[in-house]
Amino acid sequence: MASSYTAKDIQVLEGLEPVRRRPGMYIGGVGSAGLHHLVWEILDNAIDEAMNGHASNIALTLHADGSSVTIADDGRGMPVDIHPKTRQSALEVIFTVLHAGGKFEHGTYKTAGGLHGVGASVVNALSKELVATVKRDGCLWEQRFKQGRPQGPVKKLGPARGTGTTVYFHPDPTVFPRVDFDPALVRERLEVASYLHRGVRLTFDDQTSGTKVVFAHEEGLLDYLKKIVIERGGRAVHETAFALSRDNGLRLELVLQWTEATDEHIRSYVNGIPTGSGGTHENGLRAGVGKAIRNFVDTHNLSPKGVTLTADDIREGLTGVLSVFVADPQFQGQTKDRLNNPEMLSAIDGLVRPALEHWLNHNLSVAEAIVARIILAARAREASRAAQQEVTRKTATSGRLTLPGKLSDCTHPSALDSELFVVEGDSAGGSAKQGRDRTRQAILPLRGKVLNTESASLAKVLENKELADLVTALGCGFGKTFDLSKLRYGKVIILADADSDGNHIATLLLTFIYRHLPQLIATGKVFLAQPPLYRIDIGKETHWALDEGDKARVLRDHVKGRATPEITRFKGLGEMMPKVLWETTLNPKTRRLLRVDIADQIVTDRVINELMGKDASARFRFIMDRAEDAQALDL
Ligand code: 28G
Repeated sequence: MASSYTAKDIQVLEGLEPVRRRPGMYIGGVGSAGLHHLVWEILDNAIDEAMNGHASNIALTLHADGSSVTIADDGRGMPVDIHPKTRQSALEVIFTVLHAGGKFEHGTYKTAGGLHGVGASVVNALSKELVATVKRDGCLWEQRFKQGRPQGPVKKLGPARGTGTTVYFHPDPTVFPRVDFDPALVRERLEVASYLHRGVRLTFDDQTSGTKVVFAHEEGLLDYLKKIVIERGGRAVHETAFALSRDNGLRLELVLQWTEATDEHIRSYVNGIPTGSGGTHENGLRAGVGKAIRNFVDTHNLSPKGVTLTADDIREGLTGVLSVFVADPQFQGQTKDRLNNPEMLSAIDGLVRPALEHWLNHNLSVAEAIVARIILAARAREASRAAQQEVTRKTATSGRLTLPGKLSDCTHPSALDSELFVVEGDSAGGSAKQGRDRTRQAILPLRGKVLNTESASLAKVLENKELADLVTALGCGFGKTFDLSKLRYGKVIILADADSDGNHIATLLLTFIYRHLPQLIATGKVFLAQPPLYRIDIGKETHWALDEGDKARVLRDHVKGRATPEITRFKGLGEMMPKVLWETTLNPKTRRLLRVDIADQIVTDRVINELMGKDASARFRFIMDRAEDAQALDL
């Protein structure tokens, strides 16, 4: 038995050797994205079995080690009977032959092209251990693999009730530099799958944190849209979303809703795989929406005087999910997440335009609200552009005349070498103004209340004096008219008290920047200053501590049988002497800044939304928690 298996071992090794030699060719790379592709691959197979109508439950377990996964479905179970000629089971073929796996059967969709859909054999080849278990024909079967090599044929373990397939695997640490799955990413994928494939129950058992969640959404994409709208600020322009579902020739599902958000947010999927960079299907959708709206505006004589509606105006605040199933998807781009099938453009445009127009004409009050929203977007765009042109012109000709009165600007001619400190409160602003390096550091004190832009309409945001002053001082416009080259500073530094009020203001400012000036964060120009909370005098030495932990460290390291330390807790920035503020917080040579960074936009949207609904101390903890482990603030 054992010797007859050795021959096949060699065959298998040859079959899967290219995968182990060049894993990047099959999964895109051996970094975090490549590692997670292994999970998506096996998960897609389970979802396929469900979409073919044979499974309704899928469970994913992330084991406590964080580096191994078990996925189970209650489908038919992979066939285990031995083929008389090849003396292999279908199961073994699926796991040991490249591109095998029955994905091109008639009536099914190729799960993906490019990086995905390369099959369970790739996962097997790149796993230090993989165990496939099948319940079928009243028996429990098992086959084990190491680095793709079967450790024996499929074995009958005993009797079993029901049917299904279970796959356990541990990616090979000699292939992947870090084998650590990200529970948030896995969770997100399962949740999205539950929206895209209604009727499937997906369970996530995260044993790294001891949490278990079940995702199931009978309303599919409509439920997904509700969630996205809430995550992104929660203000819909109309109650009922537009929903379209077609399955003749092209299988398509679409939901759309206009919101008060300032940007467009479309999530698109092809065969259940996210197309983060869009592509022809998204472009077809945009074309269809644009034409439907324009037709409606024209036929009802709703065109506003003095402004023309641009495509951007129509799309502003538009939130939606598009899911299409394509027999032969072509993916493009570095991360293979853009659909490139040219026929999709006109196909989707042709479906969406008449359906949306029909819907608008049969829901007139909804349609009017949408058109009003679009006209508002056009007017806001014009107003913002006018304001920006004003700043640019006056800056160029007669100095910085239109800058806010309370801004203490710096004198250095180069924006790159200049910093803007946005300071909470007048007295703190005064200290900062006196303590700063006036050539390179500008101070903008904020007096009034900063608006919570997460729940405010665009019109309200435009009216808020503090935010308007900030935008004017920055000089780069915002939203649609943002122009990074006009930014008047190289760094934008938020300087707030180290207490909960200070953190509240910092969070409001960051929310505004994240929503309306996201390019500032993306280009790494936004920072949090870290003023000290304690002054600790030990004999003639003075130390500063940012927080309790810092204070404990100073006391431990510097008080050794010497004079008793004298500890002063600062009540706020305002009571700090300008010189002290310079030394501890402003001086580029001695200060420590936290750079604000966005790890993942979808996750960030949810986090911001969750935080903005809670009390300031929760936000404060969040900021500090993340700051500690990352050194950079992962907003
Ligand atoms: C748990 C994690 C991943 C799967 C099935 C079920 C069948 C199957 C899978 O067959 C080979 C090729 C065409 C028939 C099909 C069972 C038909 C009858 C299946 C999974 C054999 C593939 N009975 N469940 N593959 N076909 N679940 N979950 O991978 O001829 S893969």
